[in-house]
Amino acid sequence: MGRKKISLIGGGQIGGVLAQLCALRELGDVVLFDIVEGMPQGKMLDIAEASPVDGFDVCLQGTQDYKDIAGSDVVIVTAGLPRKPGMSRDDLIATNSKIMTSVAEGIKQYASNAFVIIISNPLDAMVTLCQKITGMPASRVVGQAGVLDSARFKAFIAWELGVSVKDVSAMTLGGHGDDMVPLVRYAAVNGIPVMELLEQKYGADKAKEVMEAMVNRTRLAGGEVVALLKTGSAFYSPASSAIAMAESVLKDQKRVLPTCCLLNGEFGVNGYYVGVPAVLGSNGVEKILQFKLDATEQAMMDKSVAAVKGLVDSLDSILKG
Ligand code: A3D
Repeated sequence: MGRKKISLIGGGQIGGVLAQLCALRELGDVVLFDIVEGMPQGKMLDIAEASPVDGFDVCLQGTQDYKDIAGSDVVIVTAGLPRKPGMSRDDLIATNSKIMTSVAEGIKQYASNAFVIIISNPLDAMVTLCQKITGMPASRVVGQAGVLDSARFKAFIAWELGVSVKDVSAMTLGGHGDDMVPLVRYAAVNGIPVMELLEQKYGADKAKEVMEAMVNRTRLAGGEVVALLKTGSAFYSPASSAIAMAESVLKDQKRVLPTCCLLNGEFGVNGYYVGVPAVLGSNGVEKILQFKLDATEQAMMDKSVAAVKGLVDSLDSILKG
């Protein structure tokens, strides 16, 4: 039985960390594709030369040729420009949709049986475009955003309460924009509602304020990193997040991860890619887990979905223009 194969399209900041994480975890052989001559080859040689130190046995290859992604089990796409300070993710749509068109054509030709995870921004629009061009089943073309947005929310809660991140569970739904929906009602520390713990610590009024600040920080967390870095956007945490999704599929773990999925009536959304909890296994998106949102959560979800729709509906004219 051969090893699994993971192809990474885009060998920049996130692509490099993805390659290293795949190797360190021995998820499979890795191909790193980028249009920049020599760069993916150089990064893969660099990581491979650490293999005797870290003790991993996988083959690592850099390439400019889509033929090399043939037979991939998982493809992760980061090709495209990242944000600069002051830019929104949506400002990237014109450039990145052209890049995504060429990437999707490469995937369609050589790796149409893979499970594809898009990371390029604006996320919800880029996944939509990739699925349309490849024509692959929506259960095998998804976006990574919710794992990262939820991780940020969990981290802020853990730091606020002084507890291990391992014991915090929390999730964000909706689009990958500033209107995303962090679910306060379901945030818990080992099953204990976070709001209850905040109320014990601060009293009811201040607890609400503290939670609201964490929700806002979660929504704007990508921009916080962009402002600090000044060139480029977050790359360690998006890479870790996509690896969790890839691993769940490669090892059929059936983890329930917030995933940008094409919805067919779930949460009242039809025909758009939006972040929802999904079971990820060897068949890709095996199930979308639905549950009742209360009126406030539904209103936030509707606002977030409206933002996604506006962006996705502008794709056709952008591609023609
Ligand atoms: P960066 O370090 O610039 O890497 C992008 C790479 O794409 C570069 O190496 C380019 O050479 C390459 N590229 C450009 N055009 C093509 C092409 N046609 N085919 C193949 N490769 C190409 O950026 P990054 O790695 O920091 O970020 C990559 C993308 O992820 C950006 O669009 C970011 O906005 C996005 N991002 C998403 C999240 C999410 O959670 C969704 C988080 C952070 C960044």
